[in-house]
Amino acid sequence: MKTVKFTFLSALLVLLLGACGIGEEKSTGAETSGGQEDSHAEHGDMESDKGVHPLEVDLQLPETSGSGEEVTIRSIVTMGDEIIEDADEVKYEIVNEAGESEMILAEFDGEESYTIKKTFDAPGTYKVTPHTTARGQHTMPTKEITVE
Ligand SMILES: [Cu+2]
Repeated sequence: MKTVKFTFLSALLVLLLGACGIGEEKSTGAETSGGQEDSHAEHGDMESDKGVHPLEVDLQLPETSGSGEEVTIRSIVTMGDEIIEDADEVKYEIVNEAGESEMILAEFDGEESYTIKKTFDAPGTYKVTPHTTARGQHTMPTKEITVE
């Protein structure tokens, strides 16, 4: 029982303290190698039993763009049926093919999404990740955009 409690707590800590940004992909790989996946599954079950909804981020951006064109990138943040208007932080990380990243803080647009405008000057494929923190949870989907 103590072991279960411990893994649950570390899963929670990873969730809460799991840092944003550079080096994250590496550390995630290390965490999942040690049988953490099981405790994550349990963690999910416990949450749904309590009727607590996970933080979800619907990231919307075009798949392609021309270089020099302004692109609108939006994220709709929800928990269950509720649209979260007061997220603590929605910070977009944009990573180019060389692995160089740029952070852009987004504001709520007053309607439903956290939006930024971005002009990609150089062709290539970029990874876009909105690091989203709200209601004590952190969600960070990634999508790609190809600039021609
Ligand atoms: Cu993050």
